[in-house]
Amino acid sequence: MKKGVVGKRENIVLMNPDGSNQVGLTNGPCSNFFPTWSPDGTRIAFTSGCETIQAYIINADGSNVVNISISEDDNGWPAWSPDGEKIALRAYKDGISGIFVMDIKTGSVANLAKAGFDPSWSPDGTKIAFSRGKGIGVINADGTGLGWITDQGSYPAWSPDGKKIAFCSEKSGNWEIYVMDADGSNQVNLTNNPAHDMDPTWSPDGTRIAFDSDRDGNNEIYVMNADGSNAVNLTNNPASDRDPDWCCQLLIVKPSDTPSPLAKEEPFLTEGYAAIVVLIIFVIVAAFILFKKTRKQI
Ligand SMILES: [Ca+2]
Ligand SMILES: [Ca+2]
Repeated sequence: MKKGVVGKRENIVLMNPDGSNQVGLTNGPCSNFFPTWSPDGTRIAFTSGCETIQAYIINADGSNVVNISISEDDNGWPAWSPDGEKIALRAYKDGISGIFVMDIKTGSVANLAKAGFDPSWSPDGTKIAFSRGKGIGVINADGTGLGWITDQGSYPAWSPDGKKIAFCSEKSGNWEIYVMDADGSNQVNLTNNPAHDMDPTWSPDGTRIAFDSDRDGNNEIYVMNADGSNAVNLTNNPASDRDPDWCCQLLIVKPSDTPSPLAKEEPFLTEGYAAIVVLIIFVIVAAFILFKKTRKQI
């Protein structure tokens, strides 16, 4: 991750899984990207680039931004553990540019892998998949047992049942979304489209996958069935929309006429938003050129 991403303004947007009710979560002078939900849906971790690249946690209502960076620069791709207690991220620390795991409460940090980026936890919290070059590795959460499950993929996303991993690969000649068994076998191309199809994230029930693609002329967020059928454009706007992350366990169940404390306190969100408990979060940018540049720099 180079500083070339810094200075191009990106922001994190929340929306319903059908693309409605898009609301900006961040609106600062820096670029904010790589959003990831906490498992309980109360917070979002993300990366922000100004002079340096820092990692933050923000409440889902936009309040209480906390810097969780573990190195002076280059803190990227935060990923929440399923128990909500730890965050894995790529950072440069103690001479190592790799995957680290931070305990959120204590702040203790452990190096997990000496290279790699874009970690994804298995749903049981025992393993972490991550990208390294054009391959995907899996390592136990205690740092043991590193193995490589494919040498032609990146950006892994573990399915909610733990049996599958969705990922991106350029092995067909253009970027496609694939799914494979968690051991790397049975790889299936889900998109089969000449456009750039990237950044898969699973729906909480595992039946659908959201991703981004430029198949309609500029980058949009799409959702498809987990078998690749019925891809639907959710965003339909001229900006570059990318990096969706789909929340999460059902968090709030209350009568729709019950006032929400989130709606009362949050200046960015509407009353209608507070009743929505399953959301997609994604990054929206002003230019598709940035998307391509950022990819080259990873
Ligand atoms: Ca494609
Ligand atoms: Ca768009």
